[in-house]
Amino acid sequence: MHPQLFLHATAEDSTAIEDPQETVISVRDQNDNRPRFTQEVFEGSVMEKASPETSVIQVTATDLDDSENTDNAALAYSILSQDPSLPRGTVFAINRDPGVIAVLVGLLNRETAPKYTLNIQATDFQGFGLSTTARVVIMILSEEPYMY
Ligand SMILES: [Ca+2]
Ligand SMILES: [Ca+2]
Repeated sequence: MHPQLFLHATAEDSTAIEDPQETVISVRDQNDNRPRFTQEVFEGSVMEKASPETSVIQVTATDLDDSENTDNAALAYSILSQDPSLPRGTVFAINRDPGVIAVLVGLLNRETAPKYTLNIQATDFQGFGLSTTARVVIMILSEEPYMY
């Protein structure tokens, strides 16, 4: 967890020979670490009757860059694609941060789509930097096994 540091030494006002030179050393983190998901494939499940905003699974990516003083490790999560695109192309939503995937619309139907595969992405620099992707497999569960 030790990010590589690049040192830039700057001598200010180097023409003023009589005065002592003030040397400013600034330590600046470079965005040289791509985010990494903690798993290649995340697996979750949700009841087909789940109402909108029901949480399904939380995905996590890490980034070794400086998260305190820069946005080099400030991750934004997004869904790139959903398969199948039934009954519409966006059935799930993901929080920009911290990566909680939730039901967007209550249109899940196990008979037509028992399983969804999402391609998700984590991008540093608040969504404008380096990216990485992972897959999320979501099983749609029926209530029937629990009914007597
Ligand atoms: Ca760095
Ligand atoms: Ca980074």
